[in-house]
Amino acid sequence: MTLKKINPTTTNSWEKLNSHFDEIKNKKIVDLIDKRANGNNFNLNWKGFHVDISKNIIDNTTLNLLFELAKECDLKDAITKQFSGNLINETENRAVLHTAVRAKKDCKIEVDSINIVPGLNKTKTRIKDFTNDILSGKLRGSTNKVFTDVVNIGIGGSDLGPVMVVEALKYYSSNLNSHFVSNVDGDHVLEVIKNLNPETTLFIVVSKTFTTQETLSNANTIKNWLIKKLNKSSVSQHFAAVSTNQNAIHDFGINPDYVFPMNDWVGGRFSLWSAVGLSISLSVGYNNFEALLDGANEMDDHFKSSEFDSNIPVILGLLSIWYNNFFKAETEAVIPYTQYLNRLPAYLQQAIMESNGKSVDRSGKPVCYQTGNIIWGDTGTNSQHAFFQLIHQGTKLIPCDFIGFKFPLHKENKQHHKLMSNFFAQTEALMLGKSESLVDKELKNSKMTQKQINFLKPFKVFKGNKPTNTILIDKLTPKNLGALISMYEHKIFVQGIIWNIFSYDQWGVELGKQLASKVLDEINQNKVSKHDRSTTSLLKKYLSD
Ligand code: G6Q
Repeated sequence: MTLKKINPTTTNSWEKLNSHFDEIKNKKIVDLIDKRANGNNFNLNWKGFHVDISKNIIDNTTLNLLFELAKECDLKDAITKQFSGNLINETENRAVLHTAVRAKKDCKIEVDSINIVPGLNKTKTRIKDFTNDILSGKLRGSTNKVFTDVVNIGIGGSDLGPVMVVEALKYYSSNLNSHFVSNVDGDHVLEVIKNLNPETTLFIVVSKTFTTQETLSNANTIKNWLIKKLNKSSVSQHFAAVSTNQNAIHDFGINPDYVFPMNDWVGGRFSLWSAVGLSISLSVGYNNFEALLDGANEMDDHFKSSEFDSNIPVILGLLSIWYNNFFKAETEAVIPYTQYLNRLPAYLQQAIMESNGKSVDRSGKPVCYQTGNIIWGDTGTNSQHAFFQLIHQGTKLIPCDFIGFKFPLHKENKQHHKLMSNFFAQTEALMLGKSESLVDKELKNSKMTQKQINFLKPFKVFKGNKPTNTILIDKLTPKNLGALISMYEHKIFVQGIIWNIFSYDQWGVELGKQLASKVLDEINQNKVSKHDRSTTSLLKKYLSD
């Protein structure tokens, strides 16, 4: 069964939200907080997560209308269909089951009437054994040396998830050094391998299709380097692969014992939980990898079974729609207050923008409303010293997610309160701003003349009323990280359902894969064929001596 096709703008709740928006849009968040009566929960507590949504331009009516919208778009039905393996990725005729990969070992999930869980369990056992054998030194390189380094060769979904998690869980890392090669830029791959010892390095080629130009080019460059440094037969002991395309792997010369399967019902950008996460398992050990999966699975259960008014991904997804479609906010920032999550914004850019960057609805008609938000961000406090200026005093409304942790990881960390005081102070300042009277008072306490004060005042006023969500998590553990990523995955799903789009295809990315190969042929043959005048002249310039 496929997803229903409901245009959200034709629902009663959308119309009511429009009128409600006119009533609430100029209200002060701080007043809304003060007036808030009992009713909807503006603080959501779930396991190690405390999510405070009170610093938003919302009241009980807003939330109730957003829940009504979710009901009218039949979000519940969509959730059931996703988790039970219906073909909700209609344009590719596939189920969407990254949730199955992290499901409990004894559950039953069917695709084409076959329970897929036993097969997934088998792959997990293989990941576990391979990880343990590499880390213990049982599996070694071709010269019998223990592996010290692992290089993940992949791009997009076969890179961004693993690299983000490996970085995020660095505190838990094993004795292997992890590296990532993604870009087809030859300088990237050569830079990564230049100081590596071929005898002690394991390479994992991760490609769902095993046809991606970037990944295959990098894999071949490294294979040739390895053969030159060691010999041809060493390839079978230094390369592993993760893919759905078993034939192509065989042709590359990878040892069948080092090959891990993927399934077409796990989308690339949602695949870090599968064998694509092999580099994560090697980097932090299998137990930590499994804890990551468990955390994601617990968030899946929360998303599946909680009522909308206590459902974290549902509420975050609906709030994002509130700002995107009613306030017309174009972007959202994600600001993690931990250096470990420095790759999270880039990871979410792909997950969110590739999924919901669509302008045709599920009936194939152009949408008449805004979809996919633009996602950006960086770690706090670094970003405070950079782009926060625009969030505080620019002309654009930028709702932000602040992600922070109650406890640091290192026991001897004496700076955590400093970090977290910035975390709390920023959301408060974004909400409160700084009034003209306060600025005036401050300036009067200085030795400035009235003329100087009058000049400076407008520049020092902060309008405030900038919405934020505060996601306060106990500690950056593998389990909590799994839950956090899963939370964002479900937020994406909620938004895609309401916007009546297909979140799990990516025709825009496919286009890029086709275009470059045609141009490459022309470059290789030094023969520019028919293009627009701009491209023709650029290619000629590139090919000129
Ligand atoms: C993800 C996208 C895309 C994909 C890469 C790599 O959802 O489809 O980012 O992951 O293009 O594709 P392969 O894994 O097939 O090499």
